[in-house]
Amino acid sequence: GKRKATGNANNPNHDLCDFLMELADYERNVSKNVYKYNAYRKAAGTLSALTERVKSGEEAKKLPGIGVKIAKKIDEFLQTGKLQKLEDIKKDDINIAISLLARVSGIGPAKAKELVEAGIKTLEDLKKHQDKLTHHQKLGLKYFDDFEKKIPRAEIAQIEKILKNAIKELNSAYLITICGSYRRGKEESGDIDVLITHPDYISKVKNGKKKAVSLKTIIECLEKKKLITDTISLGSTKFMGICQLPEDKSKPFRRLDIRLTFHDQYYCAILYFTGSDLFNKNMRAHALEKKYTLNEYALKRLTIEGRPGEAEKITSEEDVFKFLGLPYKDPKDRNI
Ligand code: DCP
Ligand code: MG
Ligand code: MN
Repeated sequence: GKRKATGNANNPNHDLCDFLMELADYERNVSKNVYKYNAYRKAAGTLSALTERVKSGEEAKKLPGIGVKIAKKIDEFLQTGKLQKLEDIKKDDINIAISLLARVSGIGPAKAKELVEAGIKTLEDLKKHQDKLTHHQKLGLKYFDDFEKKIPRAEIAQIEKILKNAIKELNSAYLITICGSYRRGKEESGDIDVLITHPDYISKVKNGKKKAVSLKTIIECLEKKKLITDTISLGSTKFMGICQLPEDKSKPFRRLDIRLTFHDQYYCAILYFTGSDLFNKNMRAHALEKKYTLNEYALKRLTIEGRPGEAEKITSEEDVFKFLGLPYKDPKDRNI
């Protein structure tokens, strides 16, 4: 909150008054200690009325409203030019503000720090400075409360049904899998991760057939069905956006990621987007030990020079495990 200025430049103790008022603010706003709040204010008031600079805590202690503790703080400030307690509070305050802003979808720690350094510390502040935000960040702010809510499994199942019906209406050959934590059997998820392919959509060969498959068309279809409500970003293979159950407007808005992948890369993609991220890390490390490189597109044997060779033919997740000499793990056993 705002606080009154303690005198002006003519006040020979204005720097002392300032730090006492900062402590007062902290006691009122954070500690909720009205007693200390009033004590600091009273001390600042006393100092602001003086016409001479205070020389020591000892001297200040003789004045009304200044006890041993405040006198010690005055000494520290006179000797070091700052107050460690206040420095710590400020650092805490800044870190808390950075953590809050970084919870907005699209705002990373660097951007959060930049905003806080510019004096933007709360979601209220952020609402007033939307010109500083990207499209993604604006949506993150708009749906802040909803995006903090986990998505129950049953709701994803409902969304899955609508999504699959709609896309298969476009073309019944589309293959659709919801991956992420949902596929790992979790009861709640942070977002919805959808993977789509089509048998005609393959990495190599003629562009002709690929044209029949379009992520943009799929997104437009899902917008028409009132499932997708906002687009964060849309490329030819990756959509990031927001959805809501069309039949129940009381349900929160949810983060939805959709990826269109080539049919011959579908199972590596499913493996990757099913996670968990740690499981993926371990599997990639294991692949390297076996002289393979694994990513969301392909599994490739490494040559003697350590370069990736041709992609192995993968037609199921099990294939990847087999190539790496690992026993197959069900998605629900990948929650590490
Ligand atoms: N992924 C990964 N490495 C990352 C990010 C993601 O391997 N740094 C993969 C594994 C994840 C999947 O992508 O399981 C989906 O990413 P999410 O961030 O959506 O994570 P989850 O779906 O696992 O969890 P949540 O319920 O929080 O969405
Ligand atoms: Mg997810
Ligand atoms: Mn995701």
